[in-house]
Amino acid sequence: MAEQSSVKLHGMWASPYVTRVQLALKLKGVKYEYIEEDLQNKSELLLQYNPVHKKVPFLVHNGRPIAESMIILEYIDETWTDPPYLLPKDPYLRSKHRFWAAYLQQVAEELGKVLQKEGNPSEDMTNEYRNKMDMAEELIKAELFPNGCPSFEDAKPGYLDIVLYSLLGSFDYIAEELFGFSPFTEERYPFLASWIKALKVVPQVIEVTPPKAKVIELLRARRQIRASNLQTKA
Ligand SMILES: N[C@@H](CCC(=O)N[C@@H](CS)C(=O)NCC(=O)O)C(=O)O
Repeated sequence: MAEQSSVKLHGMWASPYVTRVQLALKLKGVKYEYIEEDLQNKSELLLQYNPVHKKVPFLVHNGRPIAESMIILEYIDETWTDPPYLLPKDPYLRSKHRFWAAYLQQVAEELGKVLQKEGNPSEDMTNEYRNKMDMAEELIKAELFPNGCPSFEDAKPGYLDIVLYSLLGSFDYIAEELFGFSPFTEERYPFLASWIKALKVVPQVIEVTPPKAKVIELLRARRQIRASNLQTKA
């Protein structure tokens, strides 16, 4: 078991990337200190420890920083080697989990960028997003869970569950509230939706999920700021 003496997570309460690291630490039973960063006024430590991206999360383990949430998840799994394991031990399966986590991340990021820039999405864009998610719905099920949706009654969530939840766990209500479209319906994605549903009741997941109303409030405020900045420029 690795030294637990100093584990600090720098984050921002509403960040899905931070949520995923918090969830991994809790699932692995690693004790850590949480430090909230002000992203409007970045601290010296943030700039020093994540000079390339200047973003949260970053983890500081015994004084050494690790940045980028997916890399932090792997670091946690490789450092605290007792079960539960975040990634499967079988290399082929592990590659599949990494592949689908990266794919979901990429699709969500593309959508996020368009939403931030343009607000309400065009029909073409929603169709493109939905087609990409159709691939995930069909192929993750076929490749990884041919016998049905994952269950967390006996097993703990792992890397792919964490990434999926951090991206889609709140996406439905956020997009609906802010942009008036449902990117992630149960009718179209029954497999992914029941997977998320199963994750939502895991105690560690409940513990790290930020309050829905507070997240909406923050995103609405940010959206207003962006809109008034655009008006000032025009
Ligand atoms: N690829 C990064 C993304 C992290 C990220 O985008 N963090 C946001 C908070 S949600 C941030 O720190 N933003 C500050 C900024 O862009 O200046 C990861 O996976 O850790």
